[in-house]
Amino acid sequence: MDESSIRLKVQKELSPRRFQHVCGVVQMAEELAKRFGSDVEKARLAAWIHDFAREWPVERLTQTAKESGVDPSFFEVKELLHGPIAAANAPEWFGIEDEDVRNAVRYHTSGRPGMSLLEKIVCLADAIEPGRSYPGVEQLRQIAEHDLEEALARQMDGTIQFLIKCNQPIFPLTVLARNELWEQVQ
Ligand code: DGI
Ligand code: FE
Ligand code: FE
Ligand code: FE
Repeated sequence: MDESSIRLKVQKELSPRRFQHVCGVVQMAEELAKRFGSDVEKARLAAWIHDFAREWPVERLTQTAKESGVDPSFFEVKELLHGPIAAANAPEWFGIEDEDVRNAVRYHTSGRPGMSLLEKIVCLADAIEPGRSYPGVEQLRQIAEHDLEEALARQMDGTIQFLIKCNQPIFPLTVLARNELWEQVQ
């Protein structure tokens, strides 16, 4: 499937607001891929499909995740399921077989230890695309000008702090990813 067909399929699945976010992630992922020397085509593809299942009701998410063989650990936090579902079905839905692209989609919300360059780029692009506005995003964008790992480590710190404030569970892979990223910075 070519990129414009994928774009159209994604647009049909999402609200205008969410599609606007996805377009921002594509733009940001391309920018980061050029800056840090990753594959621009793969970054754009991962960004296009990363939130395909983001607006599905939770029953459809859990049902499809089961049918798609998504790793059971992801079921602990329902907000994480949309990435693994898109990754699992990417060959069938979009003709995307590439493992790095699919891992970037699979782990775009949680991160994981041992993230590839592409995985880091998609995860960070999701958080700092031009449409995002939350306290601290401007600082993250500035750090992302020169240090991918530091920007992503700080972004994950922000997510973890937010989850703690809201008494939400923290997915273990996020903690492991965050710890490893700070090691890569220092
Ligand atoms: O899909 P997006 O809204 O563009 O962004 P996302 O996929 O990064 O995040 C989806 C949601 O998941 C967001 O509201 C925060 C939440 N989230 C991320 N990491 C964790 C989490 N929720 C819990 N409970 N635990 C996590 O570790
Ligand atoms: Fe997402
Ligand atoms: Fe993210
Ligand atoms: Fe997103």
